[in-house]
Amino acid sequence: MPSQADSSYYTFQEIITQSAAWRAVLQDADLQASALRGYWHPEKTQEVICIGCGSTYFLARTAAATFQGVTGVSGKAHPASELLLFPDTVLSNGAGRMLVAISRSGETTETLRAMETFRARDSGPVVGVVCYPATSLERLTSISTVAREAHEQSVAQTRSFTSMLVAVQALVSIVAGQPFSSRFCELPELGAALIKDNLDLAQQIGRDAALERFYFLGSGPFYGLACEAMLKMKEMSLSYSEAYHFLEFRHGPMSMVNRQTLVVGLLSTAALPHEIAVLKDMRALGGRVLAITPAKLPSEAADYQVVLPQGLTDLERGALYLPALQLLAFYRSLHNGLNPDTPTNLTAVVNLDI
Ligand code: F1P
Repeated sequence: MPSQADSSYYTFQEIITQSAAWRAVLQDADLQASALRGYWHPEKTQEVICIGCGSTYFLARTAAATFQGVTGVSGKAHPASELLLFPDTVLSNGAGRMLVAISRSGETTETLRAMETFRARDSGPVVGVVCYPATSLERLTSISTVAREAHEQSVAQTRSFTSMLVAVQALVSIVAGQPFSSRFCELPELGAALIKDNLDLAQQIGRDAALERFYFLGSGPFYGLACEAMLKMKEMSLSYSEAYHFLEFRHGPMSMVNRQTLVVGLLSTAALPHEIAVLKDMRALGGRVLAITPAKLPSEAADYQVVLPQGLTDLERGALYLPALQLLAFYRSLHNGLNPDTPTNLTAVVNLDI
């Protein structure tokens, strides 16, 4: 059970309340729908380029996969610094493009400079996904969607990340002309129940002194989320953590699996049997396995399971994978004698003189 001490951290409060912020995102997306659709011209859009930094670059990876999976238009993700410093490797000649710039603060220098680089070379629309109004980012966009209840005090992104993810999913549905499914509209309630039901498990694993290294596996739209979970573990707890595409883990990195290893699988519906096989292999190597899964797995596949609610597609379900993994990092941080509210070496925004 969470203690009074846990609640004293604003990071904890922001994690456990995050699904409430998703409701505001869905309401605002509905209101913005016709304006957003006005910037979507699939007949002259050959690619959607998604950019961000750190957590929001990982969100951009999931955004690109979602855009392509739903609309069929090529979706690509790049760190903002790659568009800024190597534009010729990012912007192919002649293609009609939309830029999606994702940033919690809307003030990260690399993202702003990358947007200016795009605007100088391309006439395509620029869509912003941000957590604050009236930012420098918003002034560089054709239109922005603001996750207005997702701003946070924590340096490590938690509810901001999942709220911007829901905003991206809503944006994709809108431009594709697909109404939100009734189940997708239930995401806030589903998220609140999932957080309540899995808080103790996250605390139990996070405080397990026998675990020393953490690997997060995800494929398709879940690879970006696996990277974000890896970054939370690093930022909050200074733990050794890495992220891989699911089946890639066998091609070398699994050499590191031992009895002090936790392998966290962010499982999909599309590749479930293949992903289960990887988890079984890692248990056979002595690793411990936590599965975040759309379907209950046979007991031999995982030591721990967070079973997600039914009725959502792989491209709708993403936000539900994060809260348990954010709590895992939070409790590991406390276990390591750290303060998750003040992560080492980090600031909430990286401003550069470029
Ligand atoms: C991007 C970012 C975060 C990271 C840290 C520093 O910020 O790199 O992803 O966790 O907080 O800033 P933003 O552009 O999303 O505001």
